[in-house]
Amino acid sequence: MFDMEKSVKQTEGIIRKYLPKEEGYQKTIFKAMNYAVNGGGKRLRPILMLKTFEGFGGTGEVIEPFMAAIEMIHTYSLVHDDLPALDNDEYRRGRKTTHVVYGHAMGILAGDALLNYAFETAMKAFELDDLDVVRRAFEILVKKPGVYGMIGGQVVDVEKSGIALDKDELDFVFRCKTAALIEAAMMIGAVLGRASKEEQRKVEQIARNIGIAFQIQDDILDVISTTSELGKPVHSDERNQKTTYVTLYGMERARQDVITYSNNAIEEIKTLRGHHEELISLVSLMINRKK
Ligand code: GRG
Repeated sequence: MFDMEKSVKQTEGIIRKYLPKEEGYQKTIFKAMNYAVNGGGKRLRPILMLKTFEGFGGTGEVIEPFMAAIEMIHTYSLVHDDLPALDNDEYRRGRKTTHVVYGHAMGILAGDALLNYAFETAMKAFELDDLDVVRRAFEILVKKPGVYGMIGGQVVDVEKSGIALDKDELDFVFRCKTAALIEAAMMIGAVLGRASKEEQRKVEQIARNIGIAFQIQDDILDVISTTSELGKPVHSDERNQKTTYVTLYGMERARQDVITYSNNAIEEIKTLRGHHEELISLVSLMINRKK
């Protein structure tokens, strides 16, 4: 049976191994990077990566640099998202945001540094497995967070702040800003676990559904949760005048669609070759997540 607490502990142990030492003239940047990454968080993306890898029968250390790298990229996106020029948030993961503790300039640099360090970290995997397989995984890690993925979605989200989005635009934002990184996590797990091309495409679609369900739930929690439960400010979408799944479709439909997208993903996971019971448990847990 899937044990979330145990998986988070295991994942944090792996991530910690790849974080930089806080030394040298530039040690402030290392402190800021480590502060941002060590600040808790659900570790969802590296856990999804690991469970997909294991589900296809993957073993060995090659997955570890990629697990650390995806969490670094995710953390960089949060550090930048919290900056005054973007959401201007002072709390994240239950404590002060990186730019509040280290200053605005260092907040920008820490985000940049985490993105670059993610690639430096993932490079270590080239010594651990077949070159072609690692190259394919690396390519996914490079592309999905980019302008055709996470950053692309964020551009529309930022540009349309205060302007109503239509359904297609909101779908684009969800697929790119949120689902792309979840797609990267699960596809890298699949590639390194030796999934076939067709299986990789299936995993991409499954991850997209999980990502969309995740973002709908994020929109719901922003309305119904509390700052202490989420560890970050609530009602930030309203404050930033954002179109969300809840404003566009209403709360009831939003709740129902979290279940529908998640169940679609679960039904598709059941058709994959391998043993994906833990992945299914994880997706089921995410349907009712409170933070
Ligand atoms: C380059 C200036 C600049 C900004 C880009 C892409 C980007 C920064 C920001 C997007 C970040 C964002 C808010 C994505 C939405 C996905 C989402 C709901 C993230 C929160 O993920 P959780 O809940 O966080 O997994 P934890 O803290 O648990 O890891």
